[in-house]
Amino acid sequence: MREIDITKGIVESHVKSLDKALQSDVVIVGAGPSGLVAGGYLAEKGYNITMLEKRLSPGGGIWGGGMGYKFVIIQEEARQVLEDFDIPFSRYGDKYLSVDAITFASGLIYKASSMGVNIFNITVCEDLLVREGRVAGVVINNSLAEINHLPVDPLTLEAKAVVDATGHDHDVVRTFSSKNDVRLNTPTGKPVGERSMFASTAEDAVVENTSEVYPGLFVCGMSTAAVYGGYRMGPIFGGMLLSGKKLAGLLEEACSR
Ligand code: 48F
Repeated sequence: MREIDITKGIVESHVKSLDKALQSDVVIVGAGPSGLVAGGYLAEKGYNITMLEKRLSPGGGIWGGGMGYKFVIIQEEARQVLEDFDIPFSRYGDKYLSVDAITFASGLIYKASSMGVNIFNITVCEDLLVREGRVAGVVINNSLAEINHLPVDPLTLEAKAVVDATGHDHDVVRTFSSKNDVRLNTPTGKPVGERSMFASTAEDAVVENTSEVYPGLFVCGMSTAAVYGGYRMGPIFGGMLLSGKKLAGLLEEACSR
C-alpha cells in the first residue's frame, strides 16, 4: 500500500467528477429536500445534474426535525415521492406521515446520489454566469475560502439552467438581484421577502411559486417563499418534496428548448 496511490485515486476521481460538471444540464444550488428530489428525478432520466452544497453535510434543514425533536411530518399528498426515494414512514392520523429526520435526510441524499446526482459538498455558489440576458451557469468556490475570507478566485460551471434551492437564504437570487440591474418575475421585480408562519397557505404557495424567476434561473423549496413573499411553514415537508417534483418537470421542458 502506497499513500501516493491513495492520493492519486482521490485526485483522479475528483477531477473526473468535476469535468462532468463543467457543462451540466442543470446546476442545483443547495442540497436540501427540494433540490435533492428535483435532482434525483432528473438524473434518473439521464440528465447531467450537478448539485452544490456549501456545508460538509448535504440534507439542509431536515436533520434537526422540529426544534431538535427528530421527526418531521409529511402530508399524504407527498407519499409518492417518499416511495420513489425509498424513504420509510409511519402513518400519523388520516392526513399525515411521520418520518425520522435522520432516515429522511440520509435516505434522500443516498437515493439522489445513487440516481446519478453529482453532489459537491464544501462548495459554495458565490455568483452566477450571465450571458445575453440569461443565466448560463454558476461561479463556485471552496466554502473554506468563503468562511475564512480568503482572497481565492473562483471557478465557473456552465449549465442550461440553474436552480436556487438554498432555502430561507435564497442566496443565489438575492446575490443576482443585488448585483445586476434586472427585473425578476416577481410582483416587485425583486425578492419580496419571507413572511411569518401560516403552514397551509405556505405549503400550497411553495409548490405554486416553483418556477423560472429569470431566464435560465429557477427557484424551488423554501427560497420560493423569500423570492415571492410566501409564508413559512415549519417542520412539515410535503411542500418541499412536491416543489422538487414539479421543478423536475419544468426543467425537463427547459432543457429541451
Ligand atoms: O434549507 P434547505 O433544507 O432547503 P429546502 O429544500 O428545504 C427547506 C426545509 O429544510 C425547511 C422547511 C421550511 O420550514 O421545511 O427549511 O428549501 O437547504 C438549503 C441548502 O442550501 C445550502 C445550505 O447549506 C442548505 O444545505 N446553501 C445555501 N446557500 C448556498 C448553499 C450557496 N450559496 N451555495 C451552496 N449551498
